[in-house]
Amino acid sequence: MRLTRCFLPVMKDSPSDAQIVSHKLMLRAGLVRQTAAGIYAWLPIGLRVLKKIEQIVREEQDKAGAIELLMPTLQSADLWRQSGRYDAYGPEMLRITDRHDREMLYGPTNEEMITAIFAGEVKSYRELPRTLYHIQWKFRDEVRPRFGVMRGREFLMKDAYSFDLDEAGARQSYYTQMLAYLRTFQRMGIQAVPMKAASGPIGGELSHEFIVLAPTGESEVFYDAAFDEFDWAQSNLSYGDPAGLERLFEQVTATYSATDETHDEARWAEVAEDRRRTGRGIEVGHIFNFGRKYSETMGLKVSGPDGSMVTPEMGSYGIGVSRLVGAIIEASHDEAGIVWPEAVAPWKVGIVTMRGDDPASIAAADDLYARLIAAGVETLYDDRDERGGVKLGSMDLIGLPWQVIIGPRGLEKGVVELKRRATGEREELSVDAALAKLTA
Ligand code: P5A
Repeated sequence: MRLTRCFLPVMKDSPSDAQIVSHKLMLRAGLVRQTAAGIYAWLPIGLRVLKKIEQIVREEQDKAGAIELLMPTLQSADLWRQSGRYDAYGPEMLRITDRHDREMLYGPTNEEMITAIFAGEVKSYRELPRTLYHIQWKFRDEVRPRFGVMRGREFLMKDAYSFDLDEAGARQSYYTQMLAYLRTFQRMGIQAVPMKAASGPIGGELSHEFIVLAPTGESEVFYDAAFDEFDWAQSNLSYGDPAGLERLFEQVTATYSATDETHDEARWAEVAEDRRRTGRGIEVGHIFNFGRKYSETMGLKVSGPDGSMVTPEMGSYGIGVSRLVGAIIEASHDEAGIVWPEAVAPWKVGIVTMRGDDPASIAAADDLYARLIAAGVETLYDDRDERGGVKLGSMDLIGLPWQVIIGPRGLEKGVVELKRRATGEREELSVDAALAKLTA
């Protein structure tokens, strides 16, 4: 993408209406713009990141055997009356009336809808277990929307729902999603620690939150350093191995981690002092096992192996896809701007010409840009006629993993400069060598 053809409104000064660093940086780097309280438009660069995150979530859900569908944002109030949550949900639910005076709502979550859809189609235990998910916008009329996309009113969520014949099966589905979450966040280049949680309005006994550490997080967290060392991606654990999944769950629950809500001083004291980690955290995911709460109230029944009717066991599993954009920035930035982990970066490489009026620099940059694009490397080319310093500042702010800086002095020696955003390391090398490194 050539910057002169993109829509990338970069702001020099910090906006006064943003309190936390990720919100400031998302506004300054042109990721989002607020259109109403807690509601945001995603500008091109923000949308690229959102889509990357969404795609990682999707791929990891697919690997874990979950199946994607898409349910609507608008729901009928009657669905929610069946579960009893229409009145219970309170003022957080945005209620709408259509032209025929039918009561509708903008979905804050989809337990009722998926259960109704499933109940309409699935009649036999042979069609279980199943985990279905979608990635769809939600609306919660939060009292105090704040911190930008971190606590919006409209936000993008991945929500999955599992249906099992019995409790043992439901626990397996829960463990499967737990592992999928650990792998999902690790792939995004962030550390998200699972913590035992209260289940709130979703219901159920068994529930975990996944917390990313950041100083601006809403809850205080305590955990064993072992969580910093686990490698979930490499573990030879497979989703088809029930005993292995159970061991994973036991390992996770035996390793101390808690938010201020569930913190237990006695168990904390058992963690070796040099292994105790504390801080603040942002909830990026939350999983629930709530048994038959919705299947019972919504009339979901299947015929069991012995012919009797069985009410399936369910769970639901959420990831805050749009919140993750803010959470990743909270966890990965410096004074100059965002430092994107490569897996979610809007582009991998940024090209900057130090002198936008130097024909040799422009020719070299055009050539490198064309070759990177031909090699399939996502590249943003700052071809504006601006001072080099301004362009370098924008590039640092936007936070692409690699920068190629091209100037007349280097070109005389036959070199360009390659800078790694995360470390600030720079090296001079030929255009061919830079290209080889970026396409490796
Ligand atoms: C699980 C999936 C649920 O709604 N039902 C379907 C369950 N869980 S949850 O914890 O309430 O939400 C799941 C994740 O969504 C993100 N989230 C938000 N993101 C931005 N702004 C908000 N106002 C907001 N509320 C929830 C969180 O990441 C949460 O873990």
